[in-house]
Amino acid sequence: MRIFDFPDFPNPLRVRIALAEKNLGSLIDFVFVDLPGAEHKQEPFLAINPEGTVPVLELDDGTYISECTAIIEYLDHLEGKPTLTGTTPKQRAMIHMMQKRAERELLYAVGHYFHYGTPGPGPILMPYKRPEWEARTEWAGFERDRAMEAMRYFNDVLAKQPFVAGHEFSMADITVWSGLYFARVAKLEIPTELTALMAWHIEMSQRPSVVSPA
Ligand code: GTS
Repeated sequence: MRIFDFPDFPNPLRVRIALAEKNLGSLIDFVFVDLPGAEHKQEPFLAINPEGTVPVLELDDGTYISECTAIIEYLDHLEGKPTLTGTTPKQRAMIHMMQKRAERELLYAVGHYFHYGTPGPGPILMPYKRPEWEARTEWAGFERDRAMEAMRYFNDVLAKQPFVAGHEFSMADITVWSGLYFARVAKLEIPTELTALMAWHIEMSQRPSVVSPA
């Protein structure tokens, strides 16, 4: 199998952490996509993923799978422990719900703020962004506030349970981690009064899959 991505960027990191958790990294050949050079916004990459985003998993039969959740779901059903997407109906539903909240309210909000409220990844990509959004600094500020609100929400969650979706580490933790990783790049730090989120963040930063992703 192959994965098209750009190492250390927040969404590719989600899949690379999942691979390390499940010890499946040796199954994958990584193909570098030049994101700052806008390679993902042009052919032939658009034939692989019309959304023009990474990561993309290519199966040995030539099937392309984009979306981190879909990729992790696929990998999770191959082999290896721990299970990242749950086993019981309740676990699976809780992980799905919490990961969606983390993705929408934290990771994507930070991404929008980074791309439209800061210089972002550089000038080459600008023509591929929506120009009318670029001018909307007010909107970017709203996205920043939404991300900070999400940090408060996950602080409350983690004050009551050890992991984002309950008592087991899951894909939802990976999404929150990646959101906070992106937040740091965008210079949005976790407020120190969010002690449960800070403690979880320290613990996550020592997790072997986070220290050494695939
Ligand atoms: N929903 C997609 C997923 O889950 O895979 C989002 C993927 C995504 O936005 N990837 C970013 C990307 O390709 C890379 S990252 O920098 O966010 O990690 N962005 C391209 C662009 O120009 O929007």
